Amino acid sequence: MLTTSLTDDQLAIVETTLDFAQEHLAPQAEAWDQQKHFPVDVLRKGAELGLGGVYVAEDRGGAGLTRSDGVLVFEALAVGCPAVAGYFSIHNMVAWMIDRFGDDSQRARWLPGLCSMDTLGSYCLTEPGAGSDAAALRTRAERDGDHYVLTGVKQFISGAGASGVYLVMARTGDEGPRGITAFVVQRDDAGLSFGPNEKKMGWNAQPTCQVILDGVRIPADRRLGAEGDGFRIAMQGLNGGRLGIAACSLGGAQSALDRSRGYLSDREAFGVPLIESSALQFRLADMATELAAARALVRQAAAALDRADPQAPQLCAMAKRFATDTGFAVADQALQLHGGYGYLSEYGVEKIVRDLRVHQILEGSNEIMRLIVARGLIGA
Ligand code: FAD
Ligand code: 2MC
Repeated sequence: MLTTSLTDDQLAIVETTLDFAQEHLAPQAEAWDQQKHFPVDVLRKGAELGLGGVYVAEDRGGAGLTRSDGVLVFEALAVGCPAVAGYFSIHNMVAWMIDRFGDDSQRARWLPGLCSMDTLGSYCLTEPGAGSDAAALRTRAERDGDHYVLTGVKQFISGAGASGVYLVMARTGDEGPRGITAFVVQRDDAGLSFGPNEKKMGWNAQPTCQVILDGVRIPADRRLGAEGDGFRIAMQGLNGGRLGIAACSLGGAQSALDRSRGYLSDREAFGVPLIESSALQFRLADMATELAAARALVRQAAAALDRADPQAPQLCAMAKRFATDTGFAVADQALQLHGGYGYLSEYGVEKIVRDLRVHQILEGSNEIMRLIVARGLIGA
């Protein structure tokens, strides 16, 4: 993990988070993947270090970190396990949205539990018929006096079933993005249920399920922001979320690269350690260079988000596209450098490849990241 140009505080953040990842995530990552175990107790241990409210203001119980700090946190966590790091990132997107768009009473209600991770958070935008075209969502929220009644199905929801808080984007108005409103639904709300845990290629250390809203009646004070603001709120959450996922790709790929270096030093062929092959050394050099380029782009986008640069959404999309493509390619090459052993789960690299693959799809597919960048370029 490159630590050049970091402040002393940031170096301390990296060291603490990396220690946590190496002590509490890495040793179990393989078993959690195989057993499809969501390690909620370990998440709560992480919350003791501030990992439950990374971007939540300090006076509201969070760590009060910037996006520039946050990408260091998620990269370090992913060195231990990209799937668990990915969930930490999603939970923090939800906590940030409540802190940023909630009123004082909503913050007081949900942030303490989210920061301690006694309550986990899920982000519910995608539907069976609305993924990339998120503004086409059809879940409805009908106003009924002092309440709203929510009906619809959310698809692929990370943490579903385990989470206590569901940030649900639902339609209160006309078609399109301006008819969407954000709500907080709680697990014990009548009418809320979950589909079975999806069988997946990776990200097995966290559940992915449908969230089914069947006439869920919630008080109007569960609405986050004004009616019609939900899509903009959802998109602002995703700007930071995309950086979190990008950083998770960096951490996973860095771990795969480090494993390859160690493996090539130990493995002999043709009478010499493989690391002495300059062809393989050059491969490692390219992998390290590409990761460094991706890391630079992620940190540049994080700094843009911190200073509310109007181009931040495009920069976040560029960083997410480039870092997740690069991270996957680096991890895949690391697998190749392990020969047949790379294909065995015992060596841990094939799990990283499987975990990083989905980063090219979720939080906006990399085609959608190109669409966002292209719209910025042509002024659409
Ligand atoms: P589609 O939108 O149907 O796209 C299919 C293909 O067409 C993709 O390759 C896409 O890139 C491409 N495509 C679509 N439109 C265009 C276009 N205009 N131009 C070019 N190409 C295009 N969602 C949540 O809300 N919350 C979660 O917690 C969550 N967690 C997830 C966890 C996992 C493991 C997975 C797999 C998904 C998760 N998602 C979550 C959903 C994820 O965000 C969507 O899968 C993703 O946005 C893509 O939507 P889709 O699957 O409907 O694909
Ligand atoms: N940041 C801030 N505002 C944004 C924004 C962004 N990144 N993207 C859009 N907006 C605003 C935009 O400015 C506009 O505001 P206004 O109403 O003031 O004009 C409004 O949102 C509507 O935007 P568009 O007109 O661009 O909406 P459109 O329907 O054309 O689509 C698109 C936008 C394709 C970028 C969006 O649908 C998208 O991001 N799709 C991908 C969906 C996605 O990322 N899903 C992830 C689910 S979560 C997940 O996978 C997890 C693992 C948690």
